[in-house]
Amino acid sequence: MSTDRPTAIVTGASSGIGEATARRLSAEGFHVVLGARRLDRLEKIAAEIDGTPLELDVTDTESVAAFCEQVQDCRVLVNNAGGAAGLETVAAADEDHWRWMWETNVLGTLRLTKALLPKLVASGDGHVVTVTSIAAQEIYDGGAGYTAAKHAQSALHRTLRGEELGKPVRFTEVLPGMVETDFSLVRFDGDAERAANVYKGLVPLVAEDVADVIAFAVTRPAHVNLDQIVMKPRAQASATRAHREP
Ligand code: 8X3
Repeated sequence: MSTDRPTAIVTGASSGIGEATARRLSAEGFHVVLGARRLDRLEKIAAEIDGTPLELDVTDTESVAAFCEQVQDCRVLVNNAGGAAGLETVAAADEDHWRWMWETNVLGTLRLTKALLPKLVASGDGHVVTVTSIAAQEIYDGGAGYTAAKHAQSALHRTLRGEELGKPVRFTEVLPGMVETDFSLVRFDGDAERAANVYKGLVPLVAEDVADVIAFAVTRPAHVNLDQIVMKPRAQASATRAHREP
């Protein structure tokens, strides 16, 4: 996997924001290493962008170790893998949903970042981009499992900004609101009608909008750190307030 291009690693790269980011960073001149569980999808995308597909389950310590061993260098890490499961109230909380959200969003980000920090620093201009959510700043009914995980993921990411201060590594948190990907389909366990209702009557962000912002952040000069970028559709004011056309 030796190449002259700087390496960008994108987790959750088989679809949605991860796929769009992989494509965009490749267009910006990066050699992109795409990680996700669905290797067949990764292989197809990687072939199109001259990237490297590697199987990765961020919830599995051994999978993360095997993934990171195959990566020789790393200039950019995009912690994108994650997601929501369910929309139950706390009174009706599903512990398996909570565990999955904690494992993917929080511990997944921890595992990848911890393993790759030495390589990021060694690159001389490392950059960790973590895709959290407006759910890292807000709470809403039924969302506690997800908002708690996203708050924790954000806290982990922002802590690194101080702990690594003085080293050549930047930290950018991107906090999207509504982005139409398979996020809601996964959250509602494949219920397409329920997922479609989330974006009904408004123009949501698309994965490419988020990829655009990530590309902007990582292509600034090395002394410029964009700490937090909150982005929402124009029609969305908060996690609980959106304007919908009938
Ligand atoms: C997705 C945004 O509002 O559904 O991360 O939590 S929200």
